[in-house]
Amino acid sequence: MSGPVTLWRNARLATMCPGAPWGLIDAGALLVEGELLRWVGPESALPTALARRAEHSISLDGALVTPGLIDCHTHLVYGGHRAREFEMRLEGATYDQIARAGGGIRSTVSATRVATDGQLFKQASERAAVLMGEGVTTIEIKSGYGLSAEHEARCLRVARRIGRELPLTVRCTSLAAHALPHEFSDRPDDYIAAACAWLPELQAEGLVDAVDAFCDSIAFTPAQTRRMFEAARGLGLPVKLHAEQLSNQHGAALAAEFGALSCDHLEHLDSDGIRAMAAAGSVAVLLPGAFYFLRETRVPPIPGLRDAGVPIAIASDHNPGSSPGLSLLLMLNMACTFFRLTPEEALRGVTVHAAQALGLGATHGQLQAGRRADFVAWDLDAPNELAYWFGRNPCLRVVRAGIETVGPDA
Ligand code: DI6
Ligand code: FE
Repeated sequence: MSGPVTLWRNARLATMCPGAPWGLIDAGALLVEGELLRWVGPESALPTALARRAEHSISLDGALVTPGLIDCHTHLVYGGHRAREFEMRLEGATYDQIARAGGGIRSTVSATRVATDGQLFKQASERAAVLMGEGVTTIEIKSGYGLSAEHEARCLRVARRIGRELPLTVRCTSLAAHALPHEFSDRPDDYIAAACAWLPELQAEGLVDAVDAFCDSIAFTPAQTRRMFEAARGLGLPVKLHAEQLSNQHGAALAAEFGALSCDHLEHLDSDGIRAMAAAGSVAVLLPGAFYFLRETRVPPIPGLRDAGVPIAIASDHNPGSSPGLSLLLMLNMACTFFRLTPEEALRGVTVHAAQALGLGATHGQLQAGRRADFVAWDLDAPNELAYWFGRNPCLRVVRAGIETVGPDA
């Protein structure tokens, strides 16, 4: 390890490491070296030799400290908005009807294609900044509003640029199989063949960390999804899936066959899907913002997921159609109120399990020596308050990769 050594002391650490509830350590300290955590524990147990190496010592005044939050499912890069469709839905139209009539995802594709790279970057980085202000240090960004070789690449480049220019870790997911673009109307198989053919080039340019698809009655069939996944597997890319959101297509079992990192949404998941996910070690990513905004009533099968030991993550699903929110903390609250997660499960869902859903389970999501120094100090006494308040931002300071990005020294 190398780089500046800083001791962050006088903190109440919710490390989220296994053992005590929340991995709680009172009167804790974090020794940061470069971008990594060198030592984590009760301050009284910090070895003197290590303490002496600290060039700076910063008191957190007893604040609660958690791992940096991880938003493991977002569609942050797009043009325009869909406030008019929101009105139409309030007047009685369904998400499904709007999508089938050519609105929905396809209207955002049109707005994205006419936006310049600069406009896409500016808007997406402003959205990322809102998430970061609430303690988010890692996000996933999906493509899926370009839907052509040129425009998918453009959106993924914007996502990569966010990771380069903002103090934020960004994982990029190709979601070309999000909707059928108008130039392929009535030819979904041809579109999937084309989307599979773009993948090697996107990967060669370093734009893809994972491949996702939307498998549903208004999107792609399991057979088409399988073709996308085979292309991903051929390139050694991990897969994830928008599965069982609006109907049960048995997409989760299909994704599990490919060892999916995660299956997301899951309102219509059945027990076979749960078993398959458990066997594959796939994370269940729940998206309460979309559930809320589409006024869904069917809740994902949480007791079944728990019983089977499927790790549960929570994400914003930020997108202009089904979840235009930018508060991961609000998602914690909604995961508890709508889905009956415990506040501790909800926090694990945006730390430990969200890291796992992005393939970052060994390095991110817990406060532990050797892992990334990504953490947040909150103006809170207890970790269950994170899921309790809503419409309030108690974030005091954020350290990402060892560097303060929010707070007095940022
Ligand atoms: N499911 C969703 O909820 C989003 N994408 C998806 O596959 C919605 C995207 C949109 O409506 O623009
Ligand atoms: Fe999504």
